[in-house]
Amino acid sequence: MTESIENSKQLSSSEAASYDAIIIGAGMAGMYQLYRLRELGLSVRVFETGGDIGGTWYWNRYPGARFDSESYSYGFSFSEELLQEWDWSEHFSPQPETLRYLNLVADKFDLRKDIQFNTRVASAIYDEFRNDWEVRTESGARARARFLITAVGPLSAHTMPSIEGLYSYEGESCHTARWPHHPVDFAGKRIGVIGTGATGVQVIQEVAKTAAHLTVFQRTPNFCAPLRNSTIDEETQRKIKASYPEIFQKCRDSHAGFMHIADPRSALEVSPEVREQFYEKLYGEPGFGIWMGNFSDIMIDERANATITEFVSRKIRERVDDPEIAEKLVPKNHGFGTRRVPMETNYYEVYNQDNVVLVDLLDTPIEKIIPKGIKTTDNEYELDMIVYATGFDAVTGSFDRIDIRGVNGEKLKDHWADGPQTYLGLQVVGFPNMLTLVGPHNAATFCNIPRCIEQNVEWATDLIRYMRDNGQERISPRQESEDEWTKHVYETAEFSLLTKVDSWFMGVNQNLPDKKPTFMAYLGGAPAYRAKCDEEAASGYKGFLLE
Ligand code: NA7
Repeated sequence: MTESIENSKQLSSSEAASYDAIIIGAGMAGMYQLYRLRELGLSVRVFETGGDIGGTWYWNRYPGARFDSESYSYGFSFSEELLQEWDWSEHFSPQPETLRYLNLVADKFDLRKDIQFNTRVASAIYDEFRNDWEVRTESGARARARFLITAVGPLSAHTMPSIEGLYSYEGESCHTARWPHHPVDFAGKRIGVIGTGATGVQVIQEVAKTAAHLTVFQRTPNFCAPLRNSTIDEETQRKIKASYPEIFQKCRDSHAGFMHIADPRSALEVSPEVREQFYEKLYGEPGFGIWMGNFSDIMIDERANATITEFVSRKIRERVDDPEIAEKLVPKNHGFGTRRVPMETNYYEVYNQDNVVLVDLLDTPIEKIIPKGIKTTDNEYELDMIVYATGFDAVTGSFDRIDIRGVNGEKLKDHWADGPQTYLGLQVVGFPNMLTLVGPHNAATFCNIPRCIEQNVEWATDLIRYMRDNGQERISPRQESEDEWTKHVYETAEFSLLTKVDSWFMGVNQNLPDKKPTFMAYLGGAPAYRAKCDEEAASGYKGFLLE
C-alpha cells in the first residue's frame, strides 16, 4: 500500500498529526460524516484502504453489480441542489453509474482534500490520559483525534472459500469484492462461479451472456425475485425530482428504509384467490416489494411464510425447463425472504441455456481447486476463470481486522467475543468517543443503507455538537444501556424467521469456523430505532456517561 508523499511526511514526524476526528472508511458513511463534521468546523482526517471514494461501489465492480433499491431512494438526501442536479438513468442503478454519482458528491463538496487513500488502518488505541485515540496505519504513520468514527462497512471484509488448493489454480481468478479496474472479458472462455448469494446471482446473469461456457457451483440455493429494472424517461425524471420529499418520507415510514411498506393484513386472513392475486402483483412489480411490501406476517409466521414460499417455488419451476435443474434451484432448507433475497433479471432462464451447467455442491461437494479448474467428488471441471462470489466476514469482520483497544487496553474483538455488545449499535462500553456507523446491532445493518447512514451520521454529528456546546469531552454508554440494548436486539430478533436460518445476518460464514454465530443486525425497525436515538438526544444523552 502506498500513501501520498505529502501525507507520509505529515505523519512520519515523531509527533503524530492531530485532528478533532478520525474517520475510518470513505464509503457513503465516511463521506457524509466528513461533510457534516467539517460543517461543524472540526478538523477531520479520513483513512481509506481503497484508491478512491465509494466503499462498496468502489470495490464491487463486477459485471452485473447494481442497486436492489430504487436509485432515487438510495442517493443522499441532504442537498436539494445535489438531488436536482443528478439524473439517475435507471430505476436500479448499475455500479459504474453509482460510482460516477459518488464522485460527483466528492467533487461537489470537495471531500478528497481530507481523505488519505491507499491507507489501511492497522490499529486504533484509546489513550486514557490524553482522552484521545491514536491511529496507526499499516505503513506505521500515526495520527491522533478526540473522536474515532468507524465507517468500515458491514460487508467489506470479503472472504475467500476455505477450499484446498485455492492458490494452485493456474487460470484467472477473482473475488467479486476485489474486481479489477480493467475490463474483464468472458467471451470465448470457460468460467466457473462459486456462490449464489445476491452477488453470485448478479454476476451469473452477466457471465452467461458472453461466456463460451459457464459452470455455476451452488451450495445453498436462494429464493430470488425479479428486479424488473428499466430506464428512466424524461417525464419520469421530472416527476422523481418533484417528489423527493414524498420518496424520503416513505422510506422514513418503512421498516427498513425502502420505498415498500408492508401490507398490514396477514397472509392467512385472505382467501387463497386474493393471496395469489397479491403475490402475482408483487412478483410483477419492480424491486423489493415482494419482500418488504408483502403481508405483514410472512417474516414471522411459518404458515404465512409457507404461502409465499410455495408461490415463488412454483415460479422457479415454471421458468426452468428441466425439472431436475429446477428442483436444485428451489431452496428446501429455508422459506422465502428468510435469507437476503437476491434480485434477478432472467436469472432462472440462464439455466435453460446450452452453455450453462449447474453443479449442486450438496450432491457433489468441491474436493479441491486444481491447477486447471475445480474438482468435485464426481468430476473435474476445466476452467479458464474462477469467479469467487463467496461473501464476507459480515458486520464485525471489518472491525476485527483493525486492532481496536479501549480503556485498560481492552480489545474490541474480546469485548465482542460472545457477540456484539453495543448501545444503539453506535457506541461500546470501554471505548469512549468511538462511534460505530452502521455497526453491529444498528438498524443500518438491515436497511436501505444510505437512509440509515444519514440517520447515524446526523445523530453522531448532533452528539459531537452537544458535547462541544456543553464543554464535555468524553462519552461512553452506561453499562446498563449496553446490556439493555443488547437484550432488546435479541428479543426483537427472536420473532423473525430470519434468525431461524443460517446467513450472514446470523454471523454464519462456513469459511470462518472460528466466527461465533450470533445475530448481527437489528430488526426492531428503522422508525423505532430512530425514535430511540432521538429520545436519547432529547434527554441530554441520559443513557451515556458524559464528562
Ligand atoms: P453471501 O450472501 O454471503 O453469499 C455467498 C455465497 O457463496 C453463498 O451462496 C455461499 O453458499 C457461497 N459460498 C461461500 N463459501 C463457499 C464455499 N466454500 N463453497 C461453496 N460455496 C460457498 O454473499 P454475497 O456477496 O452474495 O451477498 C452479500 C450481501 O452483499 C448481500 O446480502 C447484499 O446485501 C449485498 P452458502 O449459502 O454458504 O451455502
